[in-house]
Amino acid sequence: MKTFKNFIGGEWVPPISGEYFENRNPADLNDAIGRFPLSGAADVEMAVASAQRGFDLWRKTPAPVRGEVMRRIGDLMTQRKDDIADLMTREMGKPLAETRGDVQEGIDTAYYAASEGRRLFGKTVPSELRNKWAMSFRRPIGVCGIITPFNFPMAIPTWKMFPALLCGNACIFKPAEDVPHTGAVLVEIMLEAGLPPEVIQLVHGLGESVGAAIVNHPLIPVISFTGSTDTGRIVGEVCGRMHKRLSLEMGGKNAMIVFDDANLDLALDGVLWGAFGTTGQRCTATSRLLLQDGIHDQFLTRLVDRARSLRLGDGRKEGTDVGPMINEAALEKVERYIDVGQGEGADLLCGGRRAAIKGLEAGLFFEPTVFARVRAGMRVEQEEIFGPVLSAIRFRTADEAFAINNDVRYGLSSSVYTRDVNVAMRALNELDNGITYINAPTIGAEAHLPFGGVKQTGNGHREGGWEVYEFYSETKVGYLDFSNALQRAQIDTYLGTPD
Ligand code: UN1
Repeated sequence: MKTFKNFIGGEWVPPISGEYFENRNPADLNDAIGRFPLSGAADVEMAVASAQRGFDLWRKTPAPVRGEVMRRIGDLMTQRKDDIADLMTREMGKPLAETRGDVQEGIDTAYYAASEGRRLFGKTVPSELRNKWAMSFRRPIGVCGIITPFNFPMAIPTWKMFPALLCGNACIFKPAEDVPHTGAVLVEIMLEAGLPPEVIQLVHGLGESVGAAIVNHPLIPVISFTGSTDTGRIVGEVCGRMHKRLSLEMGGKNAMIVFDDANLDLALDGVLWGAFGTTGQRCTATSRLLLQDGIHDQFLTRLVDRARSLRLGDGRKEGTDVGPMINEAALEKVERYIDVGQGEGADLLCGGRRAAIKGLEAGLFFEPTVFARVRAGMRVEQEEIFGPVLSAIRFRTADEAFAINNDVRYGLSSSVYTRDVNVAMRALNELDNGITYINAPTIGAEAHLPFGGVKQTGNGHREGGWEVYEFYSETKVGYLDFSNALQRAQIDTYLGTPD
């Protein structure tokens, strides 16, 4: 089995502990991918010292030059897209079409960052005083701690690191322990593209050791974390206490609302993709399906039919619709929620158990599951399950549907299927989510738009698009007074001051 290393101090090095963890293919646990470093606080300490040197060099590199490196990263990812997708599917399971999309999201993010190198706009505004200019511009902040989940092993690290780097920061990257191979390949590409070595540090390991060491380190002023709301709360407490800049991207309980007048074929395709794509392991997954009275029964019948015919299996095999769950703990969590739902009186229409796939007996498969007769307030309606479990709820009016959508602690995305433009516009206005899709499922965010949610999904920041560049830079304001006189703001500015 191949042994992988950390990238710290400009070289590939073993962990100080000398200990490793194994990474296995969730579609077939007999398939071992490699041993990865079980690092700790001492490795992070070395990474910080090196990243500070990297930061010193990189922040003085002109932004358009930094952008050139991003462009080359995008080019390399484009050339190797299929190979990268293959290794991603091997380590986290989702079908190749999805991992190719994941790589593409990284490529899009790279090219967006490349172009931002020639933008990074500041503002020049009139001063209230004569012969004085006022302007704002952006400065990098320092070493950024990047902690990422398993479900988008390429897209999410790039969403965070490319803008951070374009702004002139250095990064310490801890990929989820379920997807360390993708993390290693991404760092290799960044180095090959010409990123100065000490600007990026890769430290493998567990959240409670490496992640905690990064979050608690006083010389890492910026933390970006995507993961569970529970872990995010701990990260937030530490960062609040230490006055760190923090971007949190956490849970979701996203609803699709289908009205009687909707194109039902379209809504059916949408919900299957939204609920069971990535085996439901997306923070944007459709986990609640709100169906209006008039179409409720017929839509559910068709949905169950289609859900049962989804092909589970190895994501690297042609024709697979749904891959495995990421690990045993994730599977067990889903199983617990099946019991919870049944205990609450929901109707299990299909799925609800592990799936045995011929030839993949050692795979972590779970059948696409639909619960019906779910009522607002039930735990399966309120809590993030992060698996292929969809809860269907009946509603009568738009007001009722919007209230159900909003009555959860999360607020990432929502989706509305209707042909009524007034209802669609009302949904955009009234649904408490960071993203609302009209006639499209709850997933499908594009790299050049802000991504994030309200309430306990996040803490007000956005990834992607133009807004993330504000997170990774500090605004600096310059006042230039060329009047040759002491001009006092707010005092010498009244109208009619003689020259
Ligand atoms: C996530 O679910 O963690 O919109 C990120 C989407 C993807 C990104 C999802 N482009 O579903």
